[in-house]
Amino acid sequence: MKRAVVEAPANIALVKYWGKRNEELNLPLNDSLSMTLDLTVKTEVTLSREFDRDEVYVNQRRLSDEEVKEYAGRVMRSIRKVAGDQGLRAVVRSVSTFPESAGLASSAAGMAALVWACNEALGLGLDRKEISKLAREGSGSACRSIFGGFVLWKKGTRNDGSDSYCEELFPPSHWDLVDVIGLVSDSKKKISSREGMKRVRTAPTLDSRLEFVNRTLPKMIESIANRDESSFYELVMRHSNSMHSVIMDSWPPTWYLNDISIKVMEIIYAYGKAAYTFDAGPNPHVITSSSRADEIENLLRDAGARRVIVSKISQGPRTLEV
Ligand code: 2P0
Repeated sequence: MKRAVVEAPANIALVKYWGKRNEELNLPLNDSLSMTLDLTVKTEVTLSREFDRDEVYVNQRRLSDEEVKEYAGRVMRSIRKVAGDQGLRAVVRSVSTFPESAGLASSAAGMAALVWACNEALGLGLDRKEISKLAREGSGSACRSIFGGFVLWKKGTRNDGSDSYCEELFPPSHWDLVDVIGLVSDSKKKISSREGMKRVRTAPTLDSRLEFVNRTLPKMIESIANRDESSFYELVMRHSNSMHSVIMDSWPPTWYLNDISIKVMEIIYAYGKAAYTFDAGPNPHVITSSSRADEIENLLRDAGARRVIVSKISQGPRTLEV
């Protein structure tokens, strides 16, 4: 019996992943860039040839066999292949410190933790680059949670995914930014990212978004390198708008923002020294310098947020027990 307990972080995309060139391997249409957060998932993995099936508990709830297959099937297949042991089965217990599936990338943290824990428990000795490829197969955005600070996920061009992985561009200490997250809804997202990313293929404006991402990603990296607040905030907001535009342009009709989200967009743009960004949900993430976190928290509460979470930029996964 092999066991490991690890903690892995969520991340917030500043340049968004939305659309796949390969659905099996989660190969994206474009490069993306994120900040690693200090919102974590703690996961215990036990592996043995004695277990008769993979079992997964998320926040004490046991997933059905269908859900296990959907959530962990692909990753466990890859782990068994790397470990050279087709008989291995896993019991996975995962606890998150923030609401599930409300656009807070809890699936990314969970998947990053699962892969990191398997690597540790089985002593596979994979480096972060290889771990990020395995995490990507489980859930695209999870590959960015394998690194800390500012992380680039290179889309790659090969069909087998061997060049689609992440790297750390700048460490957490590079810039004293925070993500001030307003919880405006705890409800499960209505359209999964997987489904939304299929639908985006129907958006007539998708090509112009991809051109925008390719043209502005180097500027985003430069603005981070120079800690250039005004250029950085503008680019972060425009990248959020760009993703939500192609989402609105998808068919059947798809959207994730609500009226509070739209109000926050106005308020934060007017505030000036911060940027809003939204994932596949209505909760605003406001990126700003740590000295302005309290002011932003008040603005979000005034706009209707029921709870506010402030996250610093954090490190990648940590091993707690092997
Ligand atoms: C991102 N999102 O870049 C984008 C922005 C949400 C909005 O990646 O199908 O759970 O497992 O690869 O990674 C959420 O989608 O999708 C996501 P799959 P994933 O963070």
